[in-house]
Amino acid sequence: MPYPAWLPFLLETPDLTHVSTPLELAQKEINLGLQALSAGIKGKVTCDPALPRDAYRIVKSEQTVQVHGGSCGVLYGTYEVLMALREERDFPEGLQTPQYPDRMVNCWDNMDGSIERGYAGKSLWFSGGRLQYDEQRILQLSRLLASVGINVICLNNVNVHEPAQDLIDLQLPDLSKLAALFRPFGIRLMISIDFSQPMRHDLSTADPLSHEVQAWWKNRVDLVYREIPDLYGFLVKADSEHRPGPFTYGRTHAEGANMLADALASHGGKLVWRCFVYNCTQDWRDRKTDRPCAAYDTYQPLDGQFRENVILQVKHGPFDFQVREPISPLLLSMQSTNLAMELQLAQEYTGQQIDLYTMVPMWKELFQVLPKDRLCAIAAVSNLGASDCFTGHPLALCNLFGYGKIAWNPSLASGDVVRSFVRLSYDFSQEDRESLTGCMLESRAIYEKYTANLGLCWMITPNQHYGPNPDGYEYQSWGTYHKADRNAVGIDRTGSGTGYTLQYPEALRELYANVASCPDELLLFFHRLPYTFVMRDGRTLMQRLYDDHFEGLARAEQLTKTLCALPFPERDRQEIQRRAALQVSNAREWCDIINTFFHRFSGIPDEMGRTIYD
Ligand code: GCV
Repeated sequence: MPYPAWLPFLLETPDLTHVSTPLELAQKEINLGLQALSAGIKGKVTCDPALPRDAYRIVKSEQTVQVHGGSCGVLYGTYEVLMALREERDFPEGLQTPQYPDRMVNCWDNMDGSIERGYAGKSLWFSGGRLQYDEQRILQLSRLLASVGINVICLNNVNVHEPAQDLIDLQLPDLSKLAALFRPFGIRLMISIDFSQPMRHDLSTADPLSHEVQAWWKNRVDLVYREIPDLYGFLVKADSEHRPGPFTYGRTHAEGANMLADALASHGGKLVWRCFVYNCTQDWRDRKTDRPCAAYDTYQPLDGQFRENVILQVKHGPFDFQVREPISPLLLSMQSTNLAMELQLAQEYTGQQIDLYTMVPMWKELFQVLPKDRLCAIAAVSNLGASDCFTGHPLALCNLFGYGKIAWNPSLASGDVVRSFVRLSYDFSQEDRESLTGCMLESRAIYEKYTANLGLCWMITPNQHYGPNPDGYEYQSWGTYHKADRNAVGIDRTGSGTGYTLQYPEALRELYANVASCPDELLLFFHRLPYTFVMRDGRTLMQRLYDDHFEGLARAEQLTKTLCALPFPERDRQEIQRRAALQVSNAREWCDIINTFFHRFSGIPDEMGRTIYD
């Protein structure tokens, strides 16, 4: 039984025999969809080669709805027609074009079928060391991705372990077959590669300035493009968390990335280079090194040195997808380099698709400070897997849906995106729809309150990254410290501290560096403050830590009650209820452990006299 996700009216996967282009697919989809919706109108799709690739225009007359679009726009316009009809809203007027031309999903799938930071079951396409998949599932997934405009999928983990290194050596014909399945949906494949790959082929070095290495990559790329002429390109994690990279040879990351970009250039391929570079073997006693400074320090001096087909992919915050981080200053400072912002749909630090956590409101905060034309692409670490609904928690699908919507148009309001998801996915009364939308919209704020609030990060269980462990990362080598002691907590990251705020443009630098203007949610990210510090609302820091945790737990309990009372279809109900119960016990552990942790240090009682376990 196919899982319909937010396209329940398109239960059937269209017969794709002889379908090889988005136009042919769009023509099938519009007829199928209008029929399924009993819309009583005819559909017509025409491709206008003069239009930009992804653009479309919808024109409605009495009896017909017409989609005119570019080569992929025809498909995006078609899904928009169907979703608008289903949502009973108007069609968008005028020419529709996406904000970002490349809207990518990065899958961290390993070839043994496991998924790094995957919370939705096994890989949908790897098993037992090779490509192996159910075609119907791939088609369902492609349809979901295309319906929200996602157009690039990176298949394998950025940590390229054996045997994934064989993907572009031994598995090309199989990759080519998979590429053909995604192609009519306008989705192009990308592959993560290992920087030291030539050394598995009898070369003694992977130095990017070696002619032999350059020739090896050129030859390899030519072979790959012979099989998959529309491959999007390569994704690279280099000199990061023990992965090989140009630093081994005393080369810069511009030299490393450009060498690969040159090999890809004649095929129109892109080289996506991740900027997740920091010292992961830091001594916790070292108070000078501050991990959030690392990406800017490494890449900002290289601005303008990258080839045209290189895209630097930067995580949205300076750490690693914590519940709250300020925007990465690198994203604001590179003026002459192509940039992609990396989001994470996989809920690694945000509840692992057990706790409800809807991300759209969090992303909207980033777009408020990011200049509109700053990015040429956007990427998100996938939350997909082979679970029935693709994301383990059926409501985690909203993060995939919302990502596509926001990647197309970052100006959309969070409420509108989530409301659309709910409306499309469930046949609820208006009251129930609003109640579910409300739960989803407040889920991030609730999670933040019962876990690490006020900009505290890394209080999570090491490695596993679920559940509380406030000192778990405190004496480790990952550069992830809060430095709580009996008087104070947090790190001074201003000019008189680690200097991290100096990486921001002036307005943000001032905002964050000044305790009086720094938003409460980021206070302990930027400042070290005593527990007796009086916050804007008159409460002490210690009291706010207690209050937020109690409030977070109470709201999580209420949220799960509301969720469990909603009339979800049987296919989703059990999973949602099971996860809701786990969320409440997780919230209780967080609340009690964090409150106890700070109480033991500070000795300050809760003004409200609530139970704090000692
Ligand atoms: C793919 C974090 C995660 C790792 C991940 C890494 C990255 O460190 O815990 O699992 O590795 O980020 O983004 O490369």
